[in-house]
Amino acid sequence: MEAEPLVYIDGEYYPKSQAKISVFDHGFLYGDGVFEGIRAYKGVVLRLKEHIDRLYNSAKVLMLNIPLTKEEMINAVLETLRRNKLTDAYIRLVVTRGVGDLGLDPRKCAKPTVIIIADSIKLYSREAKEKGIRVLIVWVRRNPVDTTPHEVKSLNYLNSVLGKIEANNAGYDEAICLDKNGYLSEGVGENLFIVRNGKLLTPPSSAGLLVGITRDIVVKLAERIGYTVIEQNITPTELFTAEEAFLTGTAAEITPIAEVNGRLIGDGKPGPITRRLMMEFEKLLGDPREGVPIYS
Ligand code: PXG
Repeated sequence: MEAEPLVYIDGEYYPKSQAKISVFDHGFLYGDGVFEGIRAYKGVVLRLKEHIDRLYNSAKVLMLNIPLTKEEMINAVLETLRRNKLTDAYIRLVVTRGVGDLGLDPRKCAKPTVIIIADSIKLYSREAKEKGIRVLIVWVRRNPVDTTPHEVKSLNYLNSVLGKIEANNAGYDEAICLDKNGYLSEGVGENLFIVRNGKLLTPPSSAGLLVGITRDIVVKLAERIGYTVIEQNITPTELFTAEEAFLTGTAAEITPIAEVNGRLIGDGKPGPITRRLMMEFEKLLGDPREGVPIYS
């Protein structure tokens, strides 16, 4: 029998079937907590430090004191991968407010819960990634800055879940959400890029999106190759008539978009700039300069 994956909870490792937290945990009761989705490729955890920085920033906004230093957290992530003998993995790091009572007052929670899961993730089929996915611009908007902050990677993902349900029901692969002004924001767990006149455009943070780490990798890659990248508000019409479009994210990596609300993007096949970026992205994976080696 194959050994069960081991899950880190508050410094201990539990087999997957025993990895449980209290129903009084405010992460469960109120979505009060933060998380990161991180990937390891060929023995290197891609941009681990950046993910940890974002986690601690998210926690700071929620006034959630993570009971580990960043260095201890990095070591806990690496140790979880080692205990599971993994070189390629999806790492889900979750920090909740911890166990409290049935009132939402966070002061009732004595200690945050820290969970590290190392598993795998696959958003779209290989075929969908090769041919490009079909996306639907959905009715649910991204949060404006004065609501649940979109810069915080919190456990509140209902917005995204609603968007995903809408896309699923309509037979599409993924949802794209607008911001409160009607400009494009992002996917439900992916950032958006389009190509117009040979230039890359991506919506700004003010469009209610999470500033993705993959987005940042792609911006730097594109600029290094010589493409111009501009952050600007993008309308649905500009997406419909784009030469190319793609999504970026830890789970999505770089995923070409073939169709938006029934309109083909370009000729409906992944375009040359998207394909070049996918190729260059692939080259970074497993490079120790691009992250933190698991075994060293
Ligand atoms: N926007 C949102 C709302 C996200 O949740 C991204 C953009 C892309 O960010 P990164 O830093 O990953 O490039 C995300 C990331 C999941 C899953 O379980 C979700 C994300 C990442 C990994 C896994 O669906 N969201």
